[in-house]
Amino acid sequence: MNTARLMSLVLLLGAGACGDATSPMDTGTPTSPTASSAPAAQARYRVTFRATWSPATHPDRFPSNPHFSHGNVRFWEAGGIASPGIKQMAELGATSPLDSTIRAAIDAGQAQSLLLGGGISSSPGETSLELTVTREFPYLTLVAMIAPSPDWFVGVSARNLLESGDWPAQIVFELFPYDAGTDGGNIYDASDLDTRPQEPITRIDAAPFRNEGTVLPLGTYTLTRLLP
Ligand SMILES: [Ca+2]
Repeated sequence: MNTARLMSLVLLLGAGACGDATSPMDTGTPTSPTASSAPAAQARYRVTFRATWSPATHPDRFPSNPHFSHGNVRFWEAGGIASPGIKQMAELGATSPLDSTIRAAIDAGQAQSLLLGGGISSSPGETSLELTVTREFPYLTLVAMIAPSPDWFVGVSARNLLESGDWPAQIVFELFPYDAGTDGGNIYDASDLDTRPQEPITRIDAAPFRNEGTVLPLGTYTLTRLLP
């Protein structure tokens, strides 16, 4: 049990805002002869999930078997109420029913794809996979359960990879802990204690993640663009 385990990561691409006005291709100056500013129709990235979570970064009662369990993604945001899928992901690392929600969104043309990442068998550690994003669906959502934990997770919510106007060569997201608001436990190995009614999803700024006045990230997602 002292072996540090790690996670699986799950990503959802392209959640999003149909006809989003921030897409540079939708706002180009009319009849401009210089079409070179439009981003490529799609871009391929390697996504590396690197976990740095360890007794060195978060020494307060660090669990003996730290890992991130696979969760799933679909629309979540700080301040919002966790969907049943986010609740199951954050509490149990379950991909269902979040995967059904995402597939329904894909069927409805609101999202592009769902990817389930592989596991990391030791923490700290890392895992990676490749994905293709398109101008039509440039939003990226990722989640991973922090385990063991009551209902804590890390993730990225609907980040527009085209917000700078073109596909970046590299993007790094620092991963801070969030509380799904569905379980009242306040230690890693707490017994189940359903929060009723649910509370909003909040970023955790307290024990056990706070150390010497600071909450360090638990890791990073790094997107590195691959050559076409
Ligand atoms: Ca909680």
